[in-house]
Amino acid sequence: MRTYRIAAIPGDGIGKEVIPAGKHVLEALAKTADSLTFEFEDFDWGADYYRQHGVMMPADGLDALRDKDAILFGSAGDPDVPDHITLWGLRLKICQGFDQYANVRPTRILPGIDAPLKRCKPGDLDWVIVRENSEGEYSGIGGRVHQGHPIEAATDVSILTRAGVERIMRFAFRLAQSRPRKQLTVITKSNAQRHAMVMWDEVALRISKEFPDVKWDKELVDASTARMINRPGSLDTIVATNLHADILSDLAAALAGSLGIAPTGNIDPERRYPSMFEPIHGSAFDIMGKGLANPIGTFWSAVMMLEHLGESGAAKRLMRAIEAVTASPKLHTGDLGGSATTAQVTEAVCELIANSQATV
Ligand code: NAD
Ligand code: K
Ligand code: MN
Repeated sequence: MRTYRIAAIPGDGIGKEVIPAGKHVLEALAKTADSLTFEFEDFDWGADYYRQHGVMMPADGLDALRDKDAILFGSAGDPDVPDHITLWGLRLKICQGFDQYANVRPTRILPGIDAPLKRCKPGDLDWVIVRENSEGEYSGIGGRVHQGHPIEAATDVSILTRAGVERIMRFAFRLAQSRPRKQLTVITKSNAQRHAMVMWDEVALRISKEFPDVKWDKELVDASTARMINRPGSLDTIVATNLHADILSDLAAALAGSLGIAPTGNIDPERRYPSMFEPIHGSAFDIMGKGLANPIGTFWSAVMMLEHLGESGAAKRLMRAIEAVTASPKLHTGDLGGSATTAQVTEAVCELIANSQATV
């Protein structure tokens, strides 16, 4: 019997709708595989918790998560609480507290999805974006002086460390090496950012020598947005800094059909701490509380979680069920141009799982 202890943190907005849906499909998987079970523990951290306690999560919150096998996360963000409080008080606290330095964002056009790129069908676009998740532009270092006055000045300091760049480059080269095309694009901006990004480029070149079988190239971040649209098939694995990858991966998600589908894992590759899996979307204020959120981003994140846990059979079964659902337009939610609800999509995935052959 393999029992996994999973922390579920729905957070805010549609996180409260998609995380219960994610737990539902994981329970359905466990029901059809005799040796697999999940023990979920729910944490009510987020903006409501903040309104009651003045913090997004308790000071010793990380201790409650430390011995979990993985974390399933929804979204942090509330219409009435400033974004920098919700983000830094919860999601970044966990990512940085558990040194989840590799943020992995696969993008593919799933069957049945009408992606906006002309001539781009399922199979033509298959990327994994690796986002540096512990430093860079989101170091948290900076400040404001003379606040509100005409002479006010403010900084957000972007810091890259050689050790931090080495570990993310090594992670990205290794991931690229594990994929069929063995190809990595290193995103840079060393023409304008002439200190940290020049070091970034140097480290990429040095680490590349450890992976002679990986074909790699370098691309300026601005040019790479055009390349994603004009020559999507020329990209495979991509590595970028925290901010650059944040932006590129939302673009990637939209090119693959919708932000509502895209998954991510905040990974501690050394497995000292639990890794955290979440849809890349946020709280979606415009649709929250209506039961209209697309839960596929969460389901695909659960697939990544299962792969991370070594449950590749269960991961494949869930991914097949997801693809069967996207292939059916009547099961598309509003973001995909359909009118299905979160509950209908979840029910359909659970049914497909129940009818699928357990391989574990
Ligand atoms: P968002 O992802 O919440 O929404 C952007 C657009 O995409 C909206 O129109 C929304 O309806 C749509 N959308 C997103 N997910 C969807 C889904 N699953 N199904 C259907 N439609 C979906 O981004 P935003 O509007 O920039 O941010 C809203 C709040 O979420 C902010 O407070 C922001 O800080 C926060 N946020 C949190 C995270 C996170 O927790 N990781 C990520 C992004 C944004
Ligand atoms: K999220
Ligand atoms: Mn983002």
